[in-house]
Amino acid sequence: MGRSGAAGDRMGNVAVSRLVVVSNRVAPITEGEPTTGGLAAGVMDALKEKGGIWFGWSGEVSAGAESLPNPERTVGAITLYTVDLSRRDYDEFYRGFANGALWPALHYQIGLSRFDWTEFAGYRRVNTLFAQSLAKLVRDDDMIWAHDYHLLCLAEALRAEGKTNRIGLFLHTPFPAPQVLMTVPAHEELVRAMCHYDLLGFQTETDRTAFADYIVRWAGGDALEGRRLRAFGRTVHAEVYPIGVHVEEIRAQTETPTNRRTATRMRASLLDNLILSVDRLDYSKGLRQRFGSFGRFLQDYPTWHGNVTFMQIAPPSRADIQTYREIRRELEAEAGRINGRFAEVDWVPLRYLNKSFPRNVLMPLYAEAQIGLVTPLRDGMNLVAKEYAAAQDPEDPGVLVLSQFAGAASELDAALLVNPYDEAGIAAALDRGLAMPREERCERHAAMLAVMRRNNLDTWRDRFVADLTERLSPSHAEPGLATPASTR
Ligand code: GDG
Repeated sequence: MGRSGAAGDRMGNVAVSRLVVVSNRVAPITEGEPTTGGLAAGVMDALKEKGGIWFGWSGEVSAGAESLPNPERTVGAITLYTVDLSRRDYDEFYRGFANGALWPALHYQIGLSRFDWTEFAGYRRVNTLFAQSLAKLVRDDDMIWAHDYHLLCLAEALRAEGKTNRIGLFLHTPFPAPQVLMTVPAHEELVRAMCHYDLLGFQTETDRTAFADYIVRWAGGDALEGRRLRAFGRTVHAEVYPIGVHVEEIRAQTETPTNRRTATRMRASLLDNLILSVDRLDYSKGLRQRFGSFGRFLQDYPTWHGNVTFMQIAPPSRADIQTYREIRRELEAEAGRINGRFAEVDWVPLRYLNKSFPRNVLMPLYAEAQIGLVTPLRDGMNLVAKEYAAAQDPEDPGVLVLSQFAGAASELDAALLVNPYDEAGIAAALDRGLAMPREERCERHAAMLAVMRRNNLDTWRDRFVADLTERLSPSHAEPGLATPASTR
């Protein structure tokens, strides 16, 4: 499906329906400037084509006691509606339940998950607040596409406002095995709320299966034909849509004249063998274990001493949450220990950059790196893995060393797959990757490129929008008579 193949074009009866995107944050967008990041780029393309609304938090915390809407803003065919959250809503919804309890549990880090019923009530309150504001904006035939773990209760709140629109949710994170989800005391409320969506999109079959497993084994529900599930008196279609990247654009971005100049300057300051990692500073990304693995590599494979640099780019993230401040301190200490132990007067093995860089620096860096080291403990997909592979020169590509627990591993199985908890295994993969003959590198890269071209960012968006377009909302259909699902 090409970029112009949005579903409304094919379905005469719904061609007029607008797309309403709802995400926790509305990305800061400016006319004529490219949007970075998978979610923003993907939904922006869809909104630009069909026109529509993007609704969400502005990123600002309001001074008053109430969360308040901002005046609407128009960028091309897109209307942006944002809300400033009150301090209480921010603390309970964003810092509290969403990022303090749910995010760690979704990533299997149950020891880091802190649950509080008051915060969960705050999470529901903000979902309701979003729904009440949206209810005033949406028309009956609009399609609503919500994103991510912040909005699991949005469809339920919209239904309570009497909305019968088609509503879909794409979950960017993993959906954990039921026994892990059930460590969150409000698990049943969450899954019940999710069943008010018409369409639930997951990154991988593993995530979808975990959700179906909860429905069938723990919610007394049923798996119906056509990828539908029935529980809590609702029928929901659950499908897999692995998010992708704009493959050709990424390769082109490594080669623009400005970026080439950047690359030349970087090359002058780097050694021949660059191992590169780029992650938000988040415990789910496995940075501590990765630093340990690099130390193990230096210890076990001394022939590489003086001849390899590991560069970790880690822009700060959610810095007002305690666990995120702790990981930052730990990594600084670990980087110091590794360099203290192995560095020479003319060689510093680890460069740890705790800040973000513009895309025109990142893309040529990806292209320069012999190894892309991507070892999250769990990850919904991991776009860095795909961007790294897309940025490589097909004639002389680098090697992707990828965690088996990243969603990307289900597609990029031609990478060197590793267990992120196995320091010796990662060290061995680094040694193997650095020494890998060109023929094998080319073969592995070609296999990854083929998968990524087949399933790029357009495919992800088009498939989701098409499936949501084809769903009949419960108010339009007899229970159990929803349109048969596609089985892609
Ligand atoms: C969530 C899920 C899922 C990173 N540092 C800089 C920078 N980045 C860009 C990368 C990439 C994006 O941020 C990160 O995406 P990831 O997928 O790796 O990770 P999350 O942020 O955790 O994303 C994840 C994703 O949603 C999409 O569904 O894959 O599993 O957790 O695009 O390039 N960009 C710039 N400077 C940086 O320093 N410009």
